[in-house]
Amino acid sequence: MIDLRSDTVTQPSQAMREAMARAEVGDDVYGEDPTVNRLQTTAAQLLGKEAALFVPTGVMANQLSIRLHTRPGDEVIVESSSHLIRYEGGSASALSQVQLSCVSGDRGLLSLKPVQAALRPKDVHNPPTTLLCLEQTHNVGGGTVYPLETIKGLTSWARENGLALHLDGARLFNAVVASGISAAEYASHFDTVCFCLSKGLGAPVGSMIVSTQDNIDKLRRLRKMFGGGMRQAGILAAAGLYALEHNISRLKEDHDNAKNLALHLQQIPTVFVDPDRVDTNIVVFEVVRSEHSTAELLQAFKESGVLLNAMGERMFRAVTHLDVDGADIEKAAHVLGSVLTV
Ligand code: TLP
Repeated sequence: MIDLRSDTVTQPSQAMREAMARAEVGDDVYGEDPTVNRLQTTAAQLLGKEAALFVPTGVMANQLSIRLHTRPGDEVIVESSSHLIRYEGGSASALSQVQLSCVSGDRGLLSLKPVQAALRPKDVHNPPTTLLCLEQTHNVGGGTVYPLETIKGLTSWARENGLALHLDGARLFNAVVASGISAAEYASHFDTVCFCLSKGLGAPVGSMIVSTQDNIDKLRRLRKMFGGGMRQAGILAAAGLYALEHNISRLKEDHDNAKNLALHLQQIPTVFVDPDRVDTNIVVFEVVRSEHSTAELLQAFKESGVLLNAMGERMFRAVTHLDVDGADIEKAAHVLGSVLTV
């Protein structure tokens, strides 16, 4: 089976497992796990921030950050197809009691004017707008990379208007590799940045939040409150360290594979995809003509050996990652071509 549902499906490599088995551990709720501490220092340095916190998931990283920056009744500006709105189970409203204001982007990327229009004037009727969240790369947008200039424009305007800034950088390192811009440069424009170790970087579990020491101290207390204080987490952190040391630059292979897949898909008459718009490791494509439903097509792909996810009505997502190589991509393209041209 060629599993292109997500880059979350990767298996830890033998070398990563060995690093996990060797990890020195301690009780991280006491701050005594040397491997977690090393991972946190490494992540903070890599992103040019004072401190970092290891958390179990990307959703928790985002939700702790929202909780940090807001009070109940506040409004948070997000892009309308962001992970925060589509795939986090309504947690911002449930856990932080905030309202999300959705602004449409182009392939997930916000531009300044509509964001400015979403800012509520200070008035007793209005929820205070206190936070702007961006997503880099943008998942549903098709792994799109925010140009640095757009980030600068949005974040400097947000700061002038007193908004805090959070970056859902679940796939930040895909943007780093695709653009050649450092993680620290991207991170410098935000108060909190999270990124996932368990996606293209290939670790089994874990995300990081980076910020000031003061914010990380507060987030540490919130993590406990949300039930994310882990004990001998060094076994997991060792995988994260291994991922940061070995699996960043190889993301380029995933990007090349995604582009190649899109070029193949473009040859299928019933598929719409623009390979020029495949920035990183995600290919979103549409089947424009088919008598089959989305679920039937997914099933047909599966029966022929390819797993994909649906993103909407006859919209599909293929994500490349370190457990699929160039030959798998050729095979997957062939399978999708045969299913869709029957
Ligand atoms: N994304 C998953 C699914 O939840 C959709 C995937 O397969 O792509 N931010 C972004 C941008 C993400 O894509 C994800 C996961 C998360 C946050 C949450 O990470 P986890 O799954 O670790 O909670």
